[in-house]
This record gives sequence, C-alpha cells and structure tokens, in this order.
Amino acid sequence: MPFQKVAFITGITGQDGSYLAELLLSKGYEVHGLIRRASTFNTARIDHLYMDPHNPDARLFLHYGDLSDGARLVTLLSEIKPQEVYNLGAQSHVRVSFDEPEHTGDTTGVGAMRLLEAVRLAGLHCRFYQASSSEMFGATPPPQDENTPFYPRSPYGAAKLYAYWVTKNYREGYGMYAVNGILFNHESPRRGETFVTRKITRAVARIKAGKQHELFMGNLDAVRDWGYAAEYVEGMWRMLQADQPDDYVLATNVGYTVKDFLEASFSHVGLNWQDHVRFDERYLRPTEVDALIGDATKARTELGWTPTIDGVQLAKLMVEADVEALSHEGSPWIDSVQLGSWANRKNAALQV
Ligand code: NDP
Ligand code: GDR
Repeated sequence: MPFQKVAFITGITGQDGSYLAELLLSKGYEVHGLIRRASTFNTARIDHLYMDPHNPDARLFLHYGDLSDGARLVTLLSEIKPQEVYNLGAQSHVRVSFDEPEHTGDTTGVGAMRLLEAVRLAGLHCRFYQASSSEMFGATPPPQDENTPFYPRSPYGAAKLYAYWVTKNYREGYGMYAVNGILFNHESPRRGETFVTRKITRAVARIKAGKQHELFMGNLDAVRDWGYAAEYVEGMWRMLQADQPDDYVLATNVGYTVKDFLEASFSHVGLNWQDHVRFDERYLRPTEVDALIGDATKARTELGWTPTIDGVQLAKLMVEADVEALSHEGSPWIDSVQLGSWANRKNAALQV
C-alpha cells in the first residue's frame, strides 16, 4: 500500500480550512480537522467532504477541541501523529478583535503557541504552517513583502504578530520545520458573510432580487489586495513541501479600494452602487489599515506559486455565486457548499 501522508488542520470549518481539506484529500492525504463543539452544526463548508468514519474509504476525520485547550491539543497530536500541521484556526475578524481583544489574543495569538508546544511535547517531527496575515504590516505603506517592517493596527494584527514570532522562534530554537504564510486578503463564495467582499456580493444579489434596498458600510477608501482563497491554499501546501522552512507572502500584487469592489459587484448585475450604499459609523475601526498591496515575488520564484484571479474578477465570481444561491434560498435539499453559499443562514447579518 502506498505511503499516505497525514495532515492536521485547525480552522477546518472556516473558508480556508474547507479549501485546504479539499486540496489535501485530492492529493491522497488522510485529513484530521479540529472542530469546536457548538449547539448548532458548524460544518456546512466541509459537509460535502465528510464520509461516515465506519466507511473503509473515509479519509477525513473530525475531532472536538479548541485552541484555548493546550492539553487537548497534545493528546490529539500524540494520537494522530500528522506529518503536516496547518494552524488556520483563529478569531479572524479585525473589527471584532476590538470588541473581544482578550479572546482574540488568546486564540489567534497564544493559540498558535499552544499548538507549537503541543507538537514539541508530542515529540513529532512534523511540518507546521502558521496562518500569518498582511494585517501585521498595518500602518506600513505598500508594497509589502517579507522584509517590510511590521506595524499592526488592531488586537487581531498584534495577536497574529505574536503567533508569527513564536513560529519563527520554534523554528530557530528547536529546529522545527515551521513556516509563516503571510497572506493578503483572499475571498471566495465561501467567505464569511461579515467580511467586506461577501457582505457586498450577498447584498448585490438580494438588492437585484428586490429583497433588500440599502447596504450600510464603513470606510470605502481602504485599499486591499484581494485574491482567490482556492489558489491561496495551494500556496500554503507548497510552503510545506519546500526543502527549507521559510516565510512567504502570498498576494496578487494588485490593490483595489472598497469602492472599486462595490463598483465591480453592483455593475456586474446592472446596478449603480451609489443608489444603494449608505454610511454607518459602526463599521469603522478605532484604527484603520489604509492600504495593503503585497509583493509575492519570493513565492513566485521559489515556490512557483502564481495567482490568476484579482479583486475585480473575484467580485464577479462571488456575485454570480450569491445570485445563484439566492435563487435556491429555502430549498434545504440544495448542497449549499457546492453552490458556494450560506445564504440560507438567517443570522448572517450580525452587525460587524
Ligand atoms: P474563518 O474565520 O473563515 O475561519 C476561522 C476558523 O477558525 C473556523 O474554522 C473557526 O471555527 C476556527 N476557530 C475560531 N476560534 C477557534 C478556537 N478558539 N479554537 C479552534 N478553532 C477556532 O477564517 P479564514 O478561513 O478566512 O482564515 C483562515 C486563517 O487565515 C485565520 O487564522 C485567519 O486569521 C488567517 N488569515 C486569513 C486571511 C483571509 O483573507 N481570509 C488573510 C490572512 C490570514 P468555527 O467555524 O467553529 O467558528
Ligand atoms: P480585513 O477584512 O479587515 O482586511 O481582514 P474586511 O473584509 O473585514 O475589511 C476590509 C476593509 O473593508 C473596510 N470596510 C468594511 N469591512 C467590513 N467587514 N464591513 C463593512 O461594512 C466595511 N466597510 C468598509 C474595512 O474597514 C477594511 O478596511 C481580513 C480578514 O480575513 C483577516 O483575518 C485577514 O488577516 C486580513 O483580511 C488579511
């Protein structure tokens, strides 16, 4: 029987976790994912990948746990013995990190250290990926690459910076194959509904269908480098296949304003965004990150990683997915993951 690689993913129920699980399963991996116990189902993004564990062909296994529970992480890693560990779990919303700074520090920051320490205590010689973020650059102007000084502007950015440095420290201190992928914003039809791109594309679908008229937004002048999540998880995997552990930026190298994204999304269905978008200060942050545009030259030259979809193409792709999903709203038999939407979720309008 051929050697089968085993991977462990935290954050497997999130946008990136679902695409990464798909990628690794397609490459023949056995995939183990950490999920949080919740009073409602939280596995919609990976339900299409799941198979009853009694089935001899099952290669995806889910385990309850939390990045705040270090002992559980040690137990799990000792049992699973993965060759690759991907730490994607986090409180990942920048605006929410101002409301919940301590929780964000604990899960997004210290959580990474707990997982690194669990790898060490379990005596594993595995490869470790840390989901670092362009938010660490914060106030430092673009273009940003691996040598750009950090200046985080939120509890989230500061927590990610702690995780970045402990990852580097475990690499240098214990000789661990541990890498930071410094990823710029990446989106998809599976993006959480309260991030700006998905908030816009869901609203466009609803306005076009006559189910909504206005969309309340914050700072429209922010510049972001938006790429496609399905392409970015390929970059994560490539970082763990390299000969030497190193840190890499993944980005499209193209920046657009939130206004540009609004324009591309609304005009794709023949609407004018100025007719519908209203300002609400609750969506502002105490400190904003004005402009992030990445330079991913290192990933391109050393890993052969090249993104093909930029922000404007992404807007169109996401609008089409949300229009399609909305047309099936209320039909429980529709596989919402394949449609790329969670439009059926009535609680998605949480005010963040
Ligand atoms: P999501 O918010 O979609 O997913 C976050 C995942 O983390 C979910 O599976 C969530 O579980 C899980 N999680 C949250 N808190 C805990 C906890 N205490 N213990 C264990 N798991 C937890 O994020 P993305 O998929 O977009 O991002 C993946 C990672 O990459 C995150 O770390 C994010 O900060 C980082 N990142 C993302 C970028 C992007 O543009 N998408 C850019 C740069 C970095 P549940 O489903 O139960 O909530
Ligand atoms: P970001 O993503 O903070 O860059 O973090 P988000 O989509 O939340 O915001 C992008 C920009 O849009 C502005 N904005 C709004 N944002 C939201 N969410 N809602 C609004 O109504 C709104 N109006 C304007 C924001 O102020 C901001 O400038 C994402 C997350 O995925 C992080 O986990 C990741 O690390 C970084 O990207 C890279």
